[in-house]
Amino acid sequence: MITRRSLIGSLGVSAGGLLLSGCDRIAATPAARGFFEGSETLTRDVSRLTGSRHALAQEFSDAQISATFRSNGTSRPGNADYAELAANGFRDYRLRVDGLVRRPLTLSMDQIHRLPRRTQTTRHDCVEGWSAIGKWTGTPLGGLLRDADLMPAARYVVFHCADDYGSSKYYESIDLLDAFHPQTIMAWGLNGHALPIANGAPLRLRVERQLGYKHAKYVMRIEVVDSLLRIGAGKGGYWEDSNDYAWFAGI
Ligand SMILES: Nc1nc2c(c(=O)[nH]1)N[C@H]1C(S)=C(S)[C@@H](COP(=O)(O)O)O[C@H]1N2
Ligand SMILES: [Mo]
Repeated sequence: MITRRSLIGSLGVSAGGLLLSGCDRIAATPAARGFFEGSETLTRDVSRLTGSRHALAQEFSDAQISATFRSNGTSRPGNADYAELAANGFRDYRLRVDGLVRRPLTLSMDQIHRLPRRTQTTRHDCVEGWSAIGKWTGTPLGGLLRDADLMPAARYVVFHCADDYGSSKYYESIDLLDAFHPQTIMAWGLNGHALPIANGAPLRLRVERQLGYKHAKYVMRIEVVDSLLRIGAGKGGYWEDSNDYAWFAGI
């Protein structure tokens, strides 16, 4: 059997690379982030070779759920469109799934609630140096993408959010490996309640093997693309474009 350690050894990867692939907790500290970014491609390649991206993120017990799950970044989108949706309990909200799909979807929250669901208690790690354990309920993204019927050219999934950051809106993206990971869900519940606005209501991404900024909140549209170059400034996410954050923020 090829272990991750022996494979990394035989590839001649440095000790830094080994530390990187083995320790996602350290990735949560701001000091570590710069170090990790340089190794992004390496980490991704080693992860693919070892199959670790198919592994499940750790799940926790109810007793381990954090007393409060803080809000970070936007805690309530300020624009009128979102305010109107929130004011009537998101009854007029529609999630769009489009791009390189044969069957574009437009779904209300009622319809999304009736889709297959998964509940998972996981730890969220923010690069600003905090973590929290929360119990998320939502529908697997893979099921939505199967319903939409991907075209052969599909490579990435882009999440377009409701909140404004200067002249752009928040957005993020992941590849199809993460999109079809069983713990990648579009969440509408947190700790047994409706997802609070502070945490991304009505719908937010959970992509459990990556850092906090990948978990797009206030998702309005899921766009399937063949390349990230035509999205935003081309690096795959708001923080990637504006502050050079790593696009691949997992192990
Ligand atoms: N739309 C949107 N999504 C976002 C953000 C944001 O500001 N806007 N912040 C990101 C960051 S940095 C983190 S750590 C998490 C915070 O999620 P929380 O507010 O539920 O704690 O959301 C991520 N997704
Ligand atoms: Mo974050």
